[in-house]
Amino acid sequence: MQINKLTPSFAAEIVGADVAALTDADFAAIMEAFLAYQVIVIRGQSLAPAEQKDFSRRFGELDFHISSKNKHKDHPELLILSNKKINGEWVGATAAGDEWHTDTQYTPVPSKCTMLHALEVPEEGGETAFINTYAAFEDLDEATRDRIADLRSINSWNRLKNPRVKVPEQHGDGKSTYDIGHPDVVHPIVRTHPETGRKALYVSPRHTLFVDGMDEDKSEELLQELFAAQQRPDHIYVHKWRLGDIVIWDNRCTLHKGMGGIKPPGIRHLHRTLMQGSVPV
Ligand SMILES: O=C(O)CCC(=O)C(=O)O
Repeated sequence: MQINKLTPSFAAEIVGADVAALTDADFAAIMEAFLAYQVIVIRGQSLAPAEQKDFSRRFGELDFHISSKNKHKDHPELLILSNKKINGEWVGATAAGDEWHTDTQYTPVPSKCTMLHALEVPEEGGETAFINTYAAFEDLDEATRDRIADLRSINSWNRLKNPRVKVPEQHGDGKSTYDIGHPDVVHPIVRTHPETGRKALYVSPRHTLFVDGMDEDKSEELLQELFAAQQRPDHIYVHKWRLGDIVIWDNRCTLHKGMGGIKPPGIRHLHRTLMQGSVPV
């Protein structure tokens, strides 16, 4: 197994692994890379849904996706991300993560990590981009770090409450998918990673609505400043999918988004699992 860094600050690819037949020592090396690099890309795998679930469980118990839509019919813990249509029906979520976000930030106990496995990939487009939110925090000036140290934010599943984002076309007016009464949650803006002890900037344009207790305009001004700090080009890795890739990212210290732009007739078909995390502190 070989580990190659993909950017100077984070993300690494692992080649020469067979995740369906890993020794404990191999898994320990993968786990170490996951904690060190935040996003890991394991090349050349071909996992059936049950095998993906088994591998996912080595990282933690599986989480279910909030929406009842786009789940694998025999394996509801697997979400399907796909631009494929069969008999005129979408077979998966077409634009699930089209805005910068970290997964399940809208729940009291957000997911630890997410795994995507590429079963079909387009020639052009469909990349997934990642932000290193440790670096985003560490690169803030000291005054800003002090200012946000004890602030908290309100985070929501409901796109209809967030003027920064649109409802994907697949979900019509969005009411049945997003306006489902899921309660908003409060989380610290600076989060300490429970395993590495490092601090990360834990806000996202998709889920973070407001800074708790702050006037609306001031809140948006501060959030825009923090989003810009996150989106600095040197904090970003853009993943071009290859067939058989497994990408696992740490939701506690990264943001991500799907870049879209798949050039027809390209098909992108991915299986997604989520692993349970802990209450952000
Ligand atoms: O489709 C993508 O590239 C991103 C998917 C995503 O945001 C997610 O799985 O949480």
